[in-house]
Amino acid sequence: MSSVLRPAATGHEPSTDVTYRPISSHLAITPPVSVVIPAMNEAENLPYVFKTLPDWIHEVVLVDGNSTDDTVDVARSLWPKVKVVEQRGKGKGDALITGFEACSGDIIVMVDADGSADGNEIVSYVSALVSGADFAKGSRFANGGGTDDMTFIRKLGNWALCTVVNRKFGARYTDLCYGYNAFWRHCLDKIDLDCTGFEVETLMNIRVVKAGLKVQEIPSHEYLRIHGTSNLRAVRDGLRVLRVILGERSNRRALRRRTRRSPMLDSVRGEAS
Ligand SMILES: Nc1nc2c(ncn2[C@@H]2O[C@H](COP(=O)(O)OP(=O)(O)OP(=O)(O)O)[C@@H](O)[C@H]2O)c(=O)[nH]1
Ligand SMILES: [Mg+2]
Repeated sequence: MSSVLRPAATGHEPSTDVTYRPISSHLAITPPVSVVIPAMNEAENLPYVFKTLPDWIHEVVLVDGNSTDDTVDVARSLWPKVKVVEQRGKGKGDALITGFEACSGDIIVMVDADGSADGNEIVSYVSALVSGADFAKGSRFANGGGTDDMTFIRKLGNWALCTVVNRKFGARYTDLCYGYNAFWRHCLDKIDLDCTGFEVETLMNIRVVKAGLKVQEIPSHEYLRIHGTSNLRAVRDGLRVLRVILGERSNRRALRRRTRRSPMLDSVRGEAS
């Protein structure tokens, strides 16, 4: 199969000339998928992460946060074609932005390197995107999702911040601060990311809804980090997330006022494209 094929639902031209690939019995073919993995001292966890990545993905981009362990060597030994990028600044947000720039696939999937994300779920994210979503947003609290990794306090904080985002921006999210998401690369032009830390996922979730993109939640299970300790500090990073939410202007009313032409009416009148 060649890249002359177009994603039927989105109408976007493929941005690369890499080939579409057959996947499984329920997803026949997919555009090239890039997996971005931000990693800072995750050498011990990478074997678990890479083991679950499907072999049909187009590329893996590992963004190294100046690791002092063998993160880069281990990644290269596990996935010889891995594209390693050194991040310029500091923080997970900075790492992801650097990684997105290095991707050549039409679909980009974000996967943490601590062993908490199961690569076998990638097919669900890609299926949603191929079926018409712009942004496939992982959720630990949608039916079928779950978490082994969150304390009660973190769940409460995430719920409170998610409620504020839903009210302010007119979203209907069940989860907010979760790192497992996927999207068509064209989304990046509409969300113009500018942040450095763990607030990156919140900023993405807000900007996609503000841009009127089609967001679909994907139930996802977050496993316990396998080795090492979390880089997240609940209070410090929670406050950063809150600052992002308060700092973003809401265009909720304008989005609600925007009327959409009914494709059913158009087809009856013979005006469908
Ligand atoms: N390159 C890079 N990666 C980072 C940086 N900070 C965190 N990461 C990676 O981002 C991912 C998520 O970080 P974690 O420390 O697991 O934080 P978390 O998943 O939000 O929090 P927990 O639920 O406690 O694990 C991991 O793969 C980290 O290695 C950074 O500054 N640079
Ligand atoms: Mg983690």
